[in-house]
Amino acid sequence: MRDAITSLIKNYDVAGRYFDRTAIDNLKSYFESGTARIQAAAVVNGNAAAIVKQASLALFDELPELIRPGGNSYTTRRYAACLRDMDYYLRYASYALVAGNMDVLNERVLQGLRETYNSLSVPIGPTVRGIQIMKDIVKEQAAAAGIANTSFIDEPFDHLTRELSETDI
Ligand SMILES: CCC1=C(C)/C(=C/C2=NC(=C\c3[nH]c(/C=C4\NC(=O)[C@H](C)[C@H]4CC)c(C)c3CCC(=O)O)/C(CCC(=O)O)=C2C)NC1=O
Repeated sequence: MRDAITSLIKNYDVAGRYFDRTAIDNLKSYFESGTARIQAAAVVNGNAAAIVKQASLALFDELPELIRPGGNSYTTRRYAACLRDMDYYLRYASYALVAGNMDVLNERVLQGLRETYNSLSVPIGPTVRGIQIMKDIVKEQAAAAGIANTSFIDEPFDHLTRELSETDI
């Protein structure tokens, strides 16, 4: 599992090169955004249960067929599994925010996920929608907590969305 710094070091080490201007600029921007990243993680972990609940209610409001007979989140067991999955996405997104790198998502969340979802008929489109709703809620709460520029919060949620949506070749 890598973060912004270890991945940069790895790239330069492989090439046997000292950090150049680009590397230094990358490091600077990572450290400059550090406080905001930690604040955003604090917003998430202080409100995780409420964020998942609010996002799932919004999702089922938009797509009520998910919780009707025949829907993938129908029955308490599957409803709970859906909320648990949303909680996974939120928790791992908070790790990726702090790491400044998406490697943790690839390694711990995305590997084999689409295959699992396909085999259980878990619909990808609505899952992606749930992830995007959580992104919007986290950004709102981060802004309310005083984080001036919340655009960096998009990255892990958009990464999950992009990788989940990608079709097989
Ligand atoms: C930390 C990494 C990790 C992830 C991401 C993960 C996901 C994951 N979600 C699963 C199931 C599931 N996932 C969902 C999710 C949904 N259904 C919907 O209609 C909604 C669109 C959506 C919620 C937003 C549901 C309902 C199931 C149960 C499906 C079934 O058993 O029929 C399963 C199958 C095994 C199980 O039920 O536990 C896995 C492995 N597990 C992991 O260890």
